[in-house]
Amino acid sequence: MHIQVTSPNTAYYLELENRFGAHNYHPLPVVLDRGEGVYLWDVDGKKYYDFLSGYSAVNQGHCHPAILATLIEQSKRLTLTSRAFHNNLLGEYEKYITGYFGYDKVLPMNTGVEGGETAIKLARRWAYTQKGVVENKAKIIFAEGNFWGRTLAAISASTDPSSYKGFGPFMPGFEIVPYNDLVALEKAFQDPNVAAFMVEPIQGEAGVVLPDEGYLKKVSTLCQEYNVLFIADEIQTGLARTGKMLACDHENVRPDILILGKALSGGFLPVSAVLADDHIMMNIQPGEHGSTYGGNPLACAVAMTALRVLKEEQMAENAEKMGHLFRSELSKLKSSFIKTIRGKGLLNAIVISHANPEAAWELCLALKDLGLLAKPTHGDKIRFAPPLIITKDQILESVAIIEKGLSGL
Ligand code: PXG
Repeated sequence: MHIQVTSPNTAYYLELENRFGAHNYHPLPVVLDRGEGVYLWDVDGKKYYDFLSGYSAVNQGHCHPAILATLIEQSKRLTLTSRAFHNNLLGEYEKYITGYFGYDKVLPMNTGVEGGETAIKLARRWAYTQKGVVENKAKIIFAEGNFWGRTLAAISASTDPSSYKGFGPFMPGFEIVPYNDLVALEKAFQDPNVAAFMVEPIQGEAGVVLPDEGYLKKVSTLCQEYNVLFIADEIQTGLARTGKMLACDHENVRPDILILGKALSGGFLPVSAVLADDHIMMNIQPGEHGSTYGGNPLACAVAMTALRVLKEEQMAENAEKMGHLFRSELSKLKSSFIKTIRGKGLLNAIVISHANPEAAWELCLALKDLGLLAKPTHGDKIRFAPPLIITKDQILESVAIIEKGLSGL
């Protein structure tokens, strides 16, 4: 059993949250007050490697200096106009991001889940105006184990009871197929009312679940064959996390609708985006969709810099290299408690096999004490996803910490 020593300073902040905040999370008992690059510091000044990166929102590293400079400069000038008026950065950003990813148009939103909602609205509208589906009959297919947020639509698509149980009634017109199952997908596509298949190229929250090689390619082909839109939720997998700019790039597929979020701001503020070509995007008219903060000038400026530094600092290439090193060093540990090591680039997970069902949580507590922060998901899985600027020496030091943590189990 892991004995937790909590400083009075830490205990003060834990108690504040416990007393005044809703209990909708179960965080590790660490209170952070500073971040820089791959490191975080707690309120007692203890330093940690961050192996979560805000669930891949801080791919560029904490408080990236170029993004920070943009944030400061722009926030002194203009932060929000609403979309009732134009601003001088929205068009520049739209030009930049559509050129960056090769789509006709972008629709800017804020959180990831709003990106998912937007993609589904676009797909339904496309089905009615372009595909000829009868109004209110459009169907969206999702994969079992998906996670795309906490709104009522998102939990209506969820197969995880802790997401949806006790929150019904749910959104109609959704259907689930098993992940990584092309036969089931093609069967679902027999229904002419199917508008879209929305899928994560690698399932993040499910525990970094990778499909078989060729899955995305075949998904894309089936979507074309059946006139169904391929929506890729790259909110967690995109923006260099898996060793390519997009996880879809590993199989050279181009989704009809691409959803981005998280690292689109490098962790500074909620910025999401939905990209699509005109035949999909231009079915939405003024007044039919939007958001007060979507496309605000501060977000536009920050997102352009966040995207620019990903390329300038070759973060995809580094993620690819460091990911290989990390997995190969982990596999050398030969710990009997590691059942599986999997991942792509710097989106990795291990599955813990231990008589104690709390072993993954205990390991994360031990790693915290040793100076590395990671969080278990679904009981026995631990995600390891550091910022993409991590160096070889830092990877080696981190693996040594993990080895030490495992030996204490
Ligand atoms: N799609 C994917 C693949 C995600 O991982 C979302 C959409 C939703 O993004 P927003 O910005 O609306 O949270 C995610 C989010 C949490 C939590 O606390 C969320 C994520 C990962 C871990 C925890 O709700 N991913």
